[in-house]
Amino acid sequence: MVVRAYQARVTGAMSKFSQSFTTLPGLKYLPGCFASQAQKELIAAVLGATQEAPFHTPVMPRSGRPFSVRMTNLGPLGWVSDRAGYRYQTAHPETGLPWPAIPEMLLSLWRDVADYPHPPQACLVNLYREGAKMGLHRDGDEEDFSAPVVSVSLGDTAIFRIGGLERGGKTDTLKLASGDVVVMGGPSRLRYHGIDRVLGGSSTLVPGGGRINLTLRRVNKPRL
Ligand code: MD3
Ligand code: FE
Repeated sequence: MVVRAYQARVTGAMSKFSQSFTTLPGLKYLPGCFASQAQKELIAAVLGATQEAPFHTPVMPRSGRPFSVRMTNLGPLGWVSDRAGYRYQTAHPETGLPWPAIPEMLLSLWRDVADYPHPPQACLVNLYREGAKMGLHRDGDEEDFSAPVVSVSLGDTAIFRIGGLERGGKTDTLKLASGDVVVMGGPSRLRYHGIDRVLGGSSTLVPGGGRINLTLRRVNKPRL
């Protein structure tokens, strides 16, 4: 609730990271973190990498039902889902090639906002075309929940839903616009969350329309 109240008060341009906000402990919402030129550079870097690591359509474990979101990854590890289950792996499931590197802009964002002393290992790239959504779920496939998940929204605005630590509790929604960053750490790292819908035509950033979400993640516990 307070998240929404805050968002209504956000106006105009703001300097990087000046307006981080949280009512939910561990959630940092950084609206407009990337200005429009930076969004263009970031989308160019990400779409460039998708030449090498094209979007694929993941399917649900067991049922094989396709996700409406298409995915690829950047970095040493990538998250995949197929009939066998969810996991992180070093190679693209269709090309067998290693995932492309995480762009420097994103590594730099992680250093600025993650408050975690090791680099991210995976950047999941989610593509939402017309009608795509993501059901309520928890990100539980990582070994190290002490690292946050850092999300960057690009393109069309999404209605993001955030709940508690258990399914069926109360939830709140937050509109995520192009350039917005969300950091989910601490006690919020295991909250249920999802994307209800994407507001088609709200941005022209993504060629062909829609939304791209990037999530930076630490997968393994760092070895000391
Ligand atoms: C809240 N992606 O890839 S990112 C996902 O916009 C995912 O594509 C959504 O959920 C998207 O797993 C939401 C924001 C986000 C990421 C991780 C979280 C919210 C989170 C982890 C815990 C709680
Ligand atoms: Fe998630």
